[in-house]
Amino acid sequence: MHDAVAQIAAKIVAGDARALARAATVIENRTPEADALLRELGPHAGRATVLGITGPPGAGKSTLVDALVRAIRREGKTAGILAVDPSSRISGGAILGDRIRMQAHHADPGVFIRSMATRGSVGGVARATADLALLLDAAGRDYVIIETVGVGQDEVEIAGVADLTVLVLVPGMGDDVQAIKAGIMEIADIFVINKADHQGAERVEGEIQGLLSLRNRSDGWTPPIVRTVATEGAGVEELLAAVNEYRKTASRTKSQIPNPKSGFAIDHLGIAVKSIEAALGFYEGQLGMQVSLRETVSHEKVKVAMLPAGGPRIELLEPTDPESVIGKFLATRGEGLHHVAVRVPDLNAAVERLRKAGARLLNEPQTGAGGHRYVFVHPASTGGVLLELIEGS
Ligand SMILES: Nc1nc2c(ncn2[C@@H]2O[C@H](COP(=O)(O)OP(=O)(O)OP(=O)(O)O)[C@@H](O)[C@H]2O)c(=O)[nH]1
Ligand SMILES: [Mg+2]
Repeated sequence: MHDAVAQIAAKIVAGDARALARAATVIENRTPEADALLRELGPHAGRATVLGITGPPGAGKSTLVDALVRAIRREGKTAGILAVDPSSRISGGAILGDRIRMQAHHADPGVFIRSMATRGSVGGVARATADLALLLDAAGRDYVIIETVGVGQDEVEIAGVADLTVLVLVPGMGDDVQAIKAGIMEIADIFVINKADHQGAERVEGEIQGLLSLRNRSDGWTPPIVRTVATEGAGVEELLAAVNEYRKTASRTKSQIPNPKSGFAIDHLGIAVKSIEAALGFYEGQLGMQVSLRETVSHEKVKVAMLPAGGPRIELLEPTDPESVIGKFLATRGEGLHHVAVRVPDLNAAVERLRKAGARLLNEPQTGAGGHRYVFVHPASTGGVLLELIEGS
């Protein structure tokens, strides 16, 4: 098994296009080989420029990606494109347009393209995107371009995968620039005003400059504003130059990607509350976070609301029964941090190691919310905090 995986990884690293395509499917479908393969590829990644391109629907992102890829190919460099639609908002027309554009690159082995409409949670998409980006990076692609639609929290999460994020705006957005500034403006390393052949490019540029003047970045980078007409390829060389400049002078730590080498990552922080609705008054209403998932886990007698926070999430827990674990916790300790959940690459191996070392496990591994296997470790063993270990992805 291990040898087979190592052989596939070696082919991918050597640039075998068919091995790459097959591996992308394995990773997207999260078959059992996926994790082993990613661990094998991890050490080969880190060279690519991973570029996120985001912006409102119809801003011309796909057209721009296409033009950018042409510029990249003219320089003799290779590219991988991941088109992500977290909201499954893709219209038939958009898919068709993307297909036609993709066909233009179909015969070019220097361009790898995958589209992903989401089936599951945003967290799942962010993970799949991170994994595919790592695959393309390890496969030696010079540029990995991730196109995402929208202006919300989902994109911020996916942006955590990229080295840098390009935010595509268009003339005539007016007050919309103000409206989207909250999350997404913060993550933009380069601004593009596409459709600069339309009226109103100056006005959008002025608004972006206004917002930029309000903050200083800790990395000292001043996000440039590049005007493009993607349909004609105008301004695209300039955009590529800005991307390369950013890569040279500033770079963001990819702290939100689960480290493929260690396989450990914070999954969530569980907070016990008397009322999820009341707590959301703060987390959603005042702080501006967004719930991605709500569910009731009946055998735990608890209601859950998940709030994505980078890769990890905050998980609000409200008991449906005072006799439940969370109910008793609230009665004795009051509201507060209930547990920290860490993903581990191999739960059985972890459990075996911990048992041998005499750690106090509170349950046998079992299947919980989202179909994941988990085990709890008593605070006496962990430095005073209840620790949940969750298997894999
Ligand atoms: N006039 C003009 N039209 C453009 C430009 N760039 C893109 N378009 C057009 O705008 C429309 C939308 O372009 P797409 O590239 O599909 O936009 P998108 O942002 O990828 O759209 P979604 O993925 O559906 O959100 C298409 O009809 C493009 O031909 C531009 O610079 N100028
Ligand atoms: Mg598109």
